Amino acid sequence: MFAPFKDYLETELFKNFDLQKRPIPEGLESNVSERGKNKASIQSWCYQSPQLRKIRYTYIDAGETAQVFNSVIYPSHNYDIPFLGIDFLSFGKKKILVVLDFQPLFQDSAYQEKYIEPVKAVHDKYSELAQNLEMKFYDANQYFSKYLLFAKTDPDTVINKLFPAYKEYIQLYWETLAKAEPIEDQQKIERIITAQKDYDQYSAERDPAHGLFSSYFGTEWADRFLYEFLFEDASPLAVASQK
Ligand code: BLA
Repeated sequence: MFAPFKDYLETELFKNFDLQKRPIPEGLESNVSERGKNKASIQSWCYQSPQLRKIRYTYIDAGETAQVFNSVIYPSHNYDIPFLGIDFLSFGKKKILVVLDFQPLFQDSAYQEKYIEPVKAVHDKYSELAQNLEMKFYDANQYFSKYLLFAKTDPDTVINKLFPAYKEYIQLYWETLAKAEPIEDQQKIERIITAQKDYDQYSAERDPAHGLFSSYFGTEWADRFLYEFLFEDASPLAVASQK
């Protein structure tokens, strides 16, 4: 379902950046589940470039039951541009949920003006993918922008609307990065480091995918995948202490 989205991102990354493989901890790069009737596989890729310190994407293929493409691009700590966040999910072909956003590091108005307002034009072109759905797991005012695409949709719309929207968001993201001035002030860099780390902590604690990973691959693997790969700058202590 989302294979063309993964291929597009991959081609774009290799075309535009000097990529180096970024290691994925042992055992987390891929997994296959034979639990239940349906075979489920998960595979992840991770790269870095001088401007992008972590580029990760994951594909879950459980045939008809589930297809997921998830990605986060983390800029290097001397850039304050948003994360590019991608979460496309299809369950049984009937329930399709797509989320695509320039995820802001900060919510102040100067930041919004500089990095989020430029997304408005693309966002407004694809208004049927901006459905203002209520968030149950996350707080829409933290790490999400007002120009996110967030929709419950169908396979036709995925091909005909989401794919062009996705290409435009990615192109705009590359342009934003190309225009961004590297930050030299150490205090400002510290503030970015903290904000990126807080994003990992926030995301790890709320990630609605934990149940999905656990059901396919077990809780232990799911915990490791979240805290050692997806959101490796989050501290798992809070979770461990609940056990
Ligand atoms: C929702 N994301 C979800 C759900 C799952 C995942 C299972 C719940 C779907 C449902 O309502 O049944 C899946 N999340 C994943 C997977 C990974 C993950 C597979 O992190 C990792 C491989 N989520 C992101 C990113 C964004 C994001 C980068 O990981 C930003 C674009 C958004 N996912 C997002 C939002 C929801 C969601 C906004 C709805 C959550 C809510 O209602 O609060």
